[in-house]
Amino acid sequence: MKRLLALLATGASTVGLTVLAGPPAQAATGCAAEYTITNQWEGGFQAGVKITNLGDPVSGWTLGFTLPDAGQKVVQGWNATWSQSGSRVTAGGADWNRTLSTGASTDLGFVGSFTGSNPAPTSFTLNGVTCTGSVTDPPTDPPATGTPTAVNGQLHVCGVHLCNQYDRPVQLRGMSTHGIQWFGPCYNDASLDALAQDWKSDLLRVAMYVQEDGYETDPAGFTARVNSLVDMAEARGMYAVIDFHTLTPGDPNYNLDRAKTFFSSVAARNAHKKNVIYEIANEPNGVSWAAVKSYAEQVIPVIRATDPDAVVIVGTRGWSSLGVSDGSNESEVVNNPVNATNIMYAFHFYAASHKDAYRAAVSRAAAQLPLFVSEFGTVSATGGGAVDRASSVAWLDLLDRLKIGYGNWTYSDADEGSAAFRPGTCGGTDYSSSGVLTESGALLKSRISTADDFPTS
Ligand code: IDC
Repeated sequence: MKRLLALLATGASTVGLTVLAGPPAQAATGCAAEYTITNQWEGGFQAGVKITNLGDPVSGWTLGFTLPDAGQKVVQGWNATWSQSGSRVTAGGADWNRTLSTGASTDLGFVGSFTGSNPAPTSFTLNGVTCTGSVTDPPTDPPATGTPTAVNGQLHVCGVHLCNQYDRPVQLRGMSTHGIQWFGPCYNDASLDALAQDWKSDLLRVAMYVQEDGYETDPAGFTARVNSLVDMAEARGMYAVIDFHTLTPGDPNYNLDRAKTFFSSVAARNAHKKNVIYEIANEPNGVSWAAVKSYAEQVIPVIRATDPDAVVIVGTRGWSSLGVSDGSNESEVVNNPVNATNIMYAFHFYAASHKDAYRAAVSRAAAQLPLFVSEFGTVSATGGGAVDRASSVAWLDLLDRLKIGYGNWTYSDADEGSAAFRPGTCGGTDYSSSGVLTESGALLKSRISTADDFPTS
């Protein structure tokens, strides 16, 4: 890992600052820019830029830097609006990170391409003020040994199972966020540390609603938030399921264009990570399997174009019940599967609502289809009501026996029985003790935190 640290703090210049607190004539300016190549491959790379405002507060900024080699290009960036003119790159702050108080930092990044060499950028500026400094090579971050992603590496589908880098079946056990448009504060460094270390969760499912004040209202902002949660999961050795959380309307084709835009962006940006699984439609409902299949066959190629080896989860009819909630069953999928490889089919259940008939369908289907329980609740299908402990335990035992991975709804403090935390507790620092866990949270933590038995040969 190469890192370039550029620092400048001065007390006089006002050049180029768009908005300053305090008297403009005397405003202090200064910036640090820390550049990190996080990944590099034949002809391409991914880089992060951390900018720190060392001057007076700004409520708008533009970062500039120069790519020294003529072949270096920014392909796609995030957390800012990126452009390139010749060798000069600029990135303008997004709505949600454009304000930087004194000492505040923000992280940006981009995927780039290069033809010759790939030297670090030079001439960093923030609002036109140069950030100059020394080039340093700090120690490489230690690999997170023993974590789910370190042990299992890039996943793939083998037969009806999810398999790890040793081509052996694995069961991933973890938690789903609630809608990130509502429960953003629940997903922070402390809560994700707890999820990885105390809960020993293998995955974080990132539920990005499309409607209900979700993605459709701010595509760039939600894409950036998803990417940032992918990074936070990656840093802790967890897999991240990127859930395009369609719910109402139930026909995923309503969101086909949005799905293509979203997945082409997140797939390009995350292609070189090993921890990403794509879930292309949460719960199709009121729609035929043929329509869902048609949607999947248009969205999957968009992902494969830039991220050819990632596992994709396809939602199924009847709120991802393999059609059972619509009076059908798994045979409609078995007889007419999605024309793609390396895919799994979603099965969702809510333990107080969905019992023996649904378990029977999963038991049958598991012999023929790769299944992933990307969402389930211990309560009723409303997301509320009491925990049905007997049914939840029967389900979890079945999934363990069949080695089917799962994500529980929800790692949040929503005021409903399915939430793992008591209302209002996400604002604290405790995400693990009985003081904050609900009955559902305590049950799931006890199930998820038992030792994994990931094969290593
Ligand atoms: C529920 C939430 C609830 C929210 C509602 C509508 O728990 O707070 O008001 O969505 O957005 C699903 C869906 C999931 C539902 C959940 C519980 O995937 O979005 O969350 N559920 O109803 N399928 C079956 C149940």
